[in-house]
Amino acid sequence: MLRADQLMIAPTYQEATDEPGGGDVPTRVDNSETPWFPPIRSQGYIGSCVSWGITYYAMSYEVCRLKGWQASSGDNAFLFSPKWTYNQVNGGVDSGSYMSDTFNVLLQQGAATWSQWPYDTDYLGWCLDSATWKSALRWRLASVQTLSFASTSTGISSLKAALANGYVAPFATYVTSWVKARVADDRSTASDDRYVDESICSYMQGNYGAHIMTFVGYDDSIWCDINGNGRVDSGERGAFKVANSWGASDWNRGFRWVSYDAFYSSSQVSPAPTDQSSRLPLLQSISACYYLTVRDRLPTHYGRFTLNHASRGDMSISLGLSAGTDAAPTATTALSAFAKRGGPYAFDGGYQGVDGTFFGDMSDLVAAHPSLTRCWLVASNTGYAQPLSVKDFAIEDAAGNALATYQVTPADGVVNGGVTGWARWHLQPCRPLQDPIPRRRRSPCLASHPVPKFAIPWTGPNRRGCQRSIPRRC
Ligand SMILES: [Ca+2]
Ligand SMILES: [Ca+2]
Repeated sequence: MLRADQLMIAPTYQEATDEPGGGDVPTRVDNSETPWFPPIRSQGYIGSCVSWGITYYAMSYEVCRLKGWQASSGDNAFLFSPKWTYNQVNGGVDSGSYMSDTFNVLLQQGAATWSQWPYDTDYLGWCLDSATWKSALRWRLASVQTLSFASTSTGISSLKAALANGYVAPFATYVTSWVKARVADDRSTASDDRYVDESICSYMQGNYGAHIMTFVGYDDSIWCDINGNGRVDSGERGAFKVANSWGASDWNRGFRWVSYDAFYSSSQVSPAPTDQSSRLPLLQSISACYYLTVRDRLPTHYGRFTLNHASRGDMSISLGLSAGTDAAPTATTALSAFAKRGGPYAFDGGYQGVDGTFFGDMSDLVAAHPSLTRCWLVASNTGYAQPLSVKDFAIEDAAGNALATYQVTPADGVVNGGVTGWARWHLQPCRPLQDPIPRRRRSPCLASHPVPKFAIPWTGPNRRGCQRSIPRRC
C-alpha cells in the first residue's frame, strides 16, 4: 500500500548553473517594458501573493516570451490565473501559501489561463471544468532555478544576469518593513533623470509583512541618498525594479525600486548610514529568489478520473503502471493537487460532495516504462467521516481517445474513510499504450527559450546549502 508521504513529488528545483554566454551585463534592463509582461493588477484582500508573483507575473511572462504572445495588452487568454494555484495550495485557509507548493502545481498540473478560471476573492473553489484541467497540462514549469546568496555581491550579480538573460524573478521579502525613500537626482548625469522622485526602498527595517513580489529589471544609474548627506557616495547607486500585486496605485504605478544596498546584512555605503536600526537583508533567506523555465508540451497520455468527496483534504491520488498481472503499481506519479490538500471542503469549496473530473499527465510514466501495460489509479482516503467515490478512470491519448477501460476494486468505487482506507483501480489497455512513433516525436517540446547571453556567476558558499522550505506568506 502506498502511503501519502510516499506520493509527494520531488520538485525539480535546480541550482542555477553557469550558462552559455559571458561578458558584462547591460547597465539597465527592464523586462516589464517588453510585450510579454502582464499588466499590473491587484490581488485584492486575500493572501494570494505567492500565486501572483509566480503564476500571474512570472509564469505568464515566461510563456508569452516563449510563444511571442502579447501579455501587456491584458488579454486574459494569454495570462495565467493566480486563483488556479492559490486555491489548490492554500489548504482551505486564506492565510498565505508556500512558494514550493505553488511551484509543484505548476511543475505537475500546469496552469489555467485567466480566461478559463478568472481570478476573484473566492479562495476555496477548485476549477470544475475538466477541459481546463486537461489544457493546463500543456503549460508547465520545466524547472525552478534558485538564485541563492542574493544577499551578497555575487547574488546581486546573479540576479542581474538572470534579468539580463530575459527572466523575471519572484522573491520573498517582508514588505511592511520596507523603508520608503525617494530617488534623488545625481546632477552629474542625465541617465537617472527619468526616475527622480520615484519611490525606492532604501533598506528593510524588520520582518513584518511576509510577501512575494517579482524582480523585473534594474538600473545602475539610480541614486538613493542612503546616508542622507546630500552627496553621491560609494554604494548608493543602483536599484532593482519590482512588480507588486497591489494595483497600479502602489508606489510607482504598481512597481517599486529597491536599492542594491538593501540586499546586504549591513549597509555597504561609505560613509555608512547611522540610523538603520533593526536592519535585515532584503530577502527572507539566502534561497528566496528564483527564476523559472517553462515548456510548451502536449501530453501523449492523460489519466482522466472523476471523483466525489466532501472533504478533499483527506484524500490523495496517484497514477501508476505495472505489468499486466501485477496486483499493485510498480511505478507511480503522485498528483500534487490531490495530496491531502484543500481542507474540509468539497471541490467547489462547499460542504456537499460534488463530482469533479480531472486530468493528470502520464506521458513521462508511459515513456519511462514501455513494458508496463496495466494502468492504475491509487486513491487514499484518511478521513473518517466522508467517503471518497471514484466514479470513473480512463487513460486517453492526445486526441482524447480512450486507450483502456477500467476495472474497479472495490467494485462500487467507494473508498471509505479511515487511516487504512485506500483502493486501486487498474485498466487493461484496449491497445498498446505506446504507438510506433519514435519517442522524440511522441512527446515534443514545442518551443524552448533562447540560449542565455550572460553567464550567471556562482562563487562563494556551498551551493547545496539552500533552503527549500520557507514560511507561508500572504
Ligand atoms: Ca541627473
Ligand atoms: Ca549620500
